[in-house]
Amino acid sequence: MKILVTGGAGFIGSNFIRYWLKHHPKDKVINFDSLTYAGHLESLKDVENNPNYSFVKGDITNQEEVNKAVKDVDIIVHFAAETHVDRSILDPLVFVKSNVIGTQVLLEAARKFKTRFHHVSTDEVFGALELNTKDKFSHNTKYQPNSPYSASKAGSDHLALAYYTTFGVPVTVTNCSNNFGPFQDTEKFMPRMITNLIDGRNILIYGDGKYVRDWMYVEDHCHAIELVLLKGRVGETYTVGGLTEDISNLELAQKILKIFGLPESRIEFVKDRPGHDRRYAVDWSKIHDELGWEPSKNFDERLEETVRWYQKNEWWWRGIKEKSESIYK
Ligand code: NAD
Ligand code: TDX
Repeated sequence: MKILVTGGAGFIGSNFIRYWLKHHPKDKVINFDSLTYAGHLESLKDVENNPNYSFVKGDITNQEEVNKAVKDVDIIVHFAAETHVDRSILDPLVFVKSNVIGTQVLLEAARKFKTRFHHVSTDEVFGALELNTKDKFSHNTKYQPNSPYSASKAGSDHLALAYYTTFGVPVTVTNCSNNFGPFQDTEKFMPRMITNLIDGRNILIYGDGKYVRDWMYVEDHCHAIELVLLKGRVGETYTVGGLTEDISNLELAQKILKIFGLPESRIEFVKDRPGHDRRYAVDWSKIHDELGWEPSKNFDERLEETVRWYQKNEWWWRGIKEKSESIYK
C-alpha cells in the first residue's frame, strides 16, 4: 500500500509516519509538506534513510502539486493544517487558505484519482462545554466553533463529508482531543510549560487556569487513525479522546511542577486568550465499540515520559522555541 501523509513534518504527522513504518514495514509512506514554521524534517531523522519513506515538498493549496503527489497513492491521510489557536487570532487568513482551501484541493484530487481519504480533525469544531458537567462531544454533537482555527477546521470537515455524499469519495473523519508527546512544537501549552521550566522560566497560565482539555497521547491517536483506515466505515466520523477526566490547565501545571520537583510559585497568570473555550471532553465509545480502540497507558505515566523526552532532546526543540515563540513577543 502507498500512503500519502500531508503535514508529515508536523507533530502528529511525524509521529504517525514513524508509527506506520514500524507497524506496516512493507508499505510506502510519502510525506507531503510545505514546511511552514511548524514543519520540521528533523522530527523524522530516524526514518529518513528508510527506503519506504520519501519526502515531497509541496503545498496543499496547489492543485498541480497535489495531483502529482496523489496520482498513484492508495490512501491520503490528511494532517496538514495551520493548528495554533493563538496564531489564528493574530492572522486568520492563512487558516482559511490552508485548512479550508487546502482540504478542498486535496479532496478534488481524491475525487479525480478515486483515492481513499482520511481527514484528521479536532474536537474544537464542537465549541465549548460547561465546567462541572458530564457533557461530552460525540459524532452527533452540533458544530459550534469559536476560534478562526476551529471554524476553518469545521469548514474542512464539512467539505470532506460533502465530497463523500456528493461525489462518493471514500472519506472518513476523526475528531480528536488535545494530543501530547514527543516532537510537539513548543508554542503549544504542554511543551511550552516543560521547556520554560528547563530554561528556568515560569509556566504561563492564561486567565484563571480553570480551562479543561481532554489530553491524549499522540501514539494513541496514531493507533486510532490506523484502525479507522483499516476497519472504519466510509462516510463516518469517529471522535477520539483521552483519559484525563477534567484536569484543568492549572492542575496540569501542578503535575508538571511535581515531576520537576519545583514549587508552585513558578506559575504565573497572564492575560486570557480571547474566545477561550472553557472545557473539552470527548466520548470515544463509538471507536471503542466498533473498532476496539482505547488509550494504551495511564495519563501520569505518559506525562512523565513526555517531560523526560523534552529534557533529553533539547537538540530538537531549542531552535524551534526561539523561532515559534516570536508570536508571544
Ligand atoms: P502541526 O502544526 O504540528 O503541523 C502541521 C504541519 O502541516 C506542518 O508540518 C506544516 O508544515 C504543514 N502544513 C501547514 N500548511 C500546509 C500547507 N498549506 N501545505 C502543506 N503542508 C502544510 O500540527 P499538528 O499538531 O501535528 O496537527 C496535525 C493535524 O491534527 C491538524 O489537522 C490538526 O488540526 C489536527 N489535530 C491536532 C491536535 C493537537 O492536539 N495537536 C488535536 C486534534 C486534531
Ligand atoms: O502558554 C499557554 N498557556 C495556557 O494557559 C498556552 C500556549 C496555552 N494555554 C492554555 C490554552 C488552552 O486552554 O492551555 C490550553 C491548551 O492550549 P494549546 O496548547 O494552545 O491548545 P488548544 O488551544 O487547546 O488547541 C490544541 O488542541 C486541539 C491544538 O493546538 C489544536 O491544533 C488541536 O486541534
